[in-house]
Amino acid sequence: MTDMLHPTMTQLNDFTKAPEPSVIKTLVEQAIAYKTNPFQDKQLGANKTLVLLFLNPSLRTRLSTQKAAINLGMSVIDINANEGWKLEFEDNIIMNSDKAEHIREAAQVISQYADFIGIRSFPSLTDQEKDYSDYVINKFKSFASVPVISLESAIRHPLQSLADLITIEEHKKNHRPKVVLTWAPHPKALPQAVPNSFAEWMNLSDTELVITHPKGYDLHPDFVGNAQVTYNQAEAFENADFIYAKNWSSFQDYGTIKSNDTNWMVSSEKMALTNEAYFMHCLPVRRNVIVSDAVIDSKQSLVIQQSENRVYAAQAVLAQLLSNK
Ligand code: AN0
Ligand code: CP
Repeated sequence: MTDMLHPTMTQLNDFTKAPEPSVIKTLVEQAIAYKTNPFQDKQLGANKTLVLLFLNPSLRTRLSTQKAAINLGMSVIDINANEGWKLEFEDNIIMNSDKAEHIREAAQVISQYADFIGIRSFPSLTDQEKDYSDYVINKFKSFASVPVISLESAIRHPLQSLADLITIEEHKKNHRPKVVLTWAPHPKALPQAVPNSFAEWMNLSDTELVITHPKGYDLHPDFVGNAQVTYNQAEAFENADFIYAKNWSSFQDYGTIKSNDTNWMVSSEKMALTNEAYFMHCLPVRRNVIVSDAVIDSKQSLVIQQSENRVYAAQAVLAQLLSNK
């Protein structure tokens, strides 16, 4: 395991993991200021170009990051990397497969056209060691000559977590809310990136974090940090102020589905155990699999506000990067 799992950033030179708590505080404040006045820095990004590279699908990240850049006066180019030349990431390889271009050239080429590069790349979910070295984004970083922004990597989704933290700050009723990250069922094996990052950011903020999931779904201990972990969902929900639902595949038995227990779906009955908690999910969400219609359509649901805050989260990050350039 590398030192990547430990946040050491003092100022934003790139954005691929959680920065230190003082930077997080500044980003939250800046994002809330942008929400009130989105165009206050509309000159900051003049003549700067953001290139967004998607190796996997996206709705929210693609649109909200573009909107954030537009609010700052930047130009944006976004491409689906898998529709262009297929990229080779391995070194010392004879390139006689279907991969036409090496990341060594591609990253340098894109850097000439961009002031910042965003990249989305899901994990393989087959090779734990490689995924947890955050191979693709780090390979890209090592050959790019401009700052790199994670649009969700193999193990983290920091722009999502910042938006989630902003949403919690806006809705919390006490100084140190009880925030519960709960596993929920899903038919497909999904990454651990969203829950990893959520736990990482909550641990660096003023929240009481409880993580609940069936046995076999423990997250990497570096992300769990000081959070309390319980296999009893009902117990976790007691007195919760925020319920954050997400599916993830197993970390231990890497990438596998260990349970599809429908009892873990977030329902009105479960929400009744809480302190009138808000419901959160990063989206996209499978209705009546992860969460019941009644809960996601209730006034306690913050899912649309979370996606709105994606714009201001990205705008705060881009503004910091522009200021440090
Ligand atoms: C992805 C995930 O779980 O990481 C993206 C979430 C933002 N979700 C799906 O693939 C459904
Ligand atoms: N929450 C999120 O990142 O959504 P997308 O996958 O649509 O970008």
